[in-house]
Formats: sequence, structure tokens, C-alpha cells
Amino acid sequence: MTAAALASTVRALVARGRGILAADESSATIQKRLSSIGVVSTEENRRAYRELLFTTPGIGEHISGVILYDETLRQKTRAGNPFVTVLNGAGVLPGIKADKGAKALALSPEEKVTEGLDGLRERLKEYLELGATFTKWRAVIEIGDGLPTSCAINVNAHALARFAALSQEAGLVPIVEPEVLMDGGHDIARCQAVTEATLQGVFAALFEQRVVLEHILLKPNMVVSGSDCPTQASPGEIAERTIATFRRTVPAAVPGIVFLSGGQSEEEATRNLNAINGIASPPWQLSFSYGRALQQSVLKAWSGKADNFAAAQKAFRHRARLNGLARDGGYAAELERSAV
Ligand code: 5MM
Repeated sequence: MTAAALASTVRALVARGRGILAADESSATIQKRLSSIGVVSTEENRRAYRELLFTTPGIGEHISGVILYDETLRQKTRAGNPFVTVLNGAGVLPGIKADKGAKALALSPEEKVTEGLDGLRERLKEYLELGATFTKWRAVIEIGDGLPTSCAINVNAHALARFAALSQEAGLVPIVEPEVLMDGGHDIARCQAVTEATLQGVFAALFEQRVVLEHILLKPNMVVSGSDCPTQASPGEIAERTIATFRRTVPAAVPGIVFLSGGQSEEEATRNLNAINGIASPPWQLSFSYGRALQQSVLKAWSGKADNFAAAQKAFRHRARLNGLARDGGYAAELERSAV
């Protein structure tokens, strides 16, 4: 794939009014999600749920790309149509989770390092053949007493950069996801300091490994208060601190920042994205790549029952539309009640 093709994929993923659905839950995570609605995580139930999402009428209006899990990239609709074909037909780019999960970091077991580099060049070749146009790798950074260590930041940054370089070599656009977790009682200032240090480490590694910044997307956390912090920051403060942090660390050559939701409620994730897009003229497109914040109400509406299929698709369309509006700063809380 040429540089022009990588640039065109990037542009499509961060087009105005649209964003990314992260449907790349690993087997352990999808099991948790399905069991929360009383559904057993069999291959058929996972397939049926993903079919519900991907065949939602009008999905391409507000969704530009979907991140898939290895199993899902190979699956088909009940009628035998490959998911990749369904998505392409709806104007939605298929992408793939390239990492193999976060594992305990040797000699610092409270922290994690993401694995999956061995054999990655060969897997990426296959993913391209199966129809993926972009990839994603998630690193997890925890905040705690004495955490994160600079070791955890650096080993994860190194792996993210190796993943990004291999993806670009294969002709796939890498989404680089360093997630500073919300878990804990820390305040927003601490989240800001850790996010800043993490992004500095990530961009130093990307630069060192010659990754073309124009052909990546960054998928970070927003700068927020820890989930157990007694004082929760307002959307205005979240937006100000998030943008200030990125201005210090993310080069303007990066075309887009697509946020993860990280455990925020659906409404919080939409409201905060809207506030972030209300800040004047940042150099990057600011969009979403949500997993939970696009799926919580969908899972609940579906509850594993075929009769609820249409209601669940309606819930998905609603969340996608609201985030599509927030991505351009056009969301208002009253719209929560206006499902179409
Ligand atoms: C959908 O969740 C993704 C997969 O997580 P696991 O590998 O732990 O199963 C995850 O990478 C996701 O893409 C991001 O964390 C964003 O999802 P949220 O729910 O934070 O928006």
C-alpha cells in the first residue's frame, strides 16, 4: 500500500461526523460483557452480537471504522456474508486488534506490558489479506502509590512503536493506544501528569523507530479524575486539561486523536468529547474510538433475545449519532431523549 493509501485511510477514519467502534473485545472481555446480560459466550452468540452491530441500518453515517478481534475478522453473518464485506458495503473500514493482551510486567508485577510482537509481521500480512485496513495495539498504564514506574512507560512505549512501525511496513494504519487507567482515588492533576509522561515516552519511541506520524492515529484516555476521587472534574476542566496535555506532547503532524471511553458512562463520554471539541482550533481531528460507551445500552436492549434485535440496533444508532455530533461539538444533553 502506498503512502497515499495510508493517508486516505487515516482521513476516512477521522472524517467529520464519524468515529470508530471498538468491537475488539478479547475472549475474556466479551465473556464478561455477555454474562452481564445473561448470555453465554459461545462462538455463535459472539457472532450473533457482532452481526447485530455491523448490520445496523445506516451504520456508516456516524461510524467510520470498526476494530475487530481475530475471531470476528473471520466471521460471517447468519446468511453467510463475511463481516468484512458487510462493513465495506456500508462504507465502514474494518480494522484489527494486533496485540495479545496486557500481561504482568516482570519484576514489577503490579504493572503490565502488552505482548504480541513475536510473529506480528506474519499476522499483519494475513490481516491485510483478510481485508483489514488498520490495526490497533493497547498499552495499559496504572496510577497508584509509586506507579507508574518509568520502566512500565518505556517498555510499553517501545512495544507500541514496534507495533506501529510493523503496521506501516505492512501497509496498515496503526492506532496507537496508550491507556492511562481511570481506576483509583487520584485527582485530575495526577492523571494529567501521568498522561503527559506517558505520551512523552510514546512519541519519543515512535520518533526513534521512524514511525511516520502523518500515518498514525493516537487513541488515548481523556484527562479525568480517578473513578474513586471524591471531587470529580467538570467537562470544561476535563477538556482544558486534555487539550493542554496534548499540546505539550502530541506533534501537529499526527492527523487525529480518537479517544477511548475507559469506563466513563455513555453520556459522560459523549459530553466530554463534545466539550473537548469546543476548545478553539487544535491541530488534530478529535474523535472517538469507543467500546463500552457505544455498547452498554445496546447490550442491555438486546439481552440476547432475537425479538430485541431492532431495538438494540436503534440504541446503537442513537449512541453513534450522538457521538458523531459530539465529535464536531454539536451535541446537547436534550438530544439524549431523541432516538430515531
Ligand atoms: C473493546 O475493548 C477493547 C478490548 O479490550 P481487551 O483487550 O481488554 O478485551 C479495548 O482495547 C478498547 O478498544 C479500548 O479500551 C477502548 O474501549 P473503551 O471501552 O475504553 O471505550
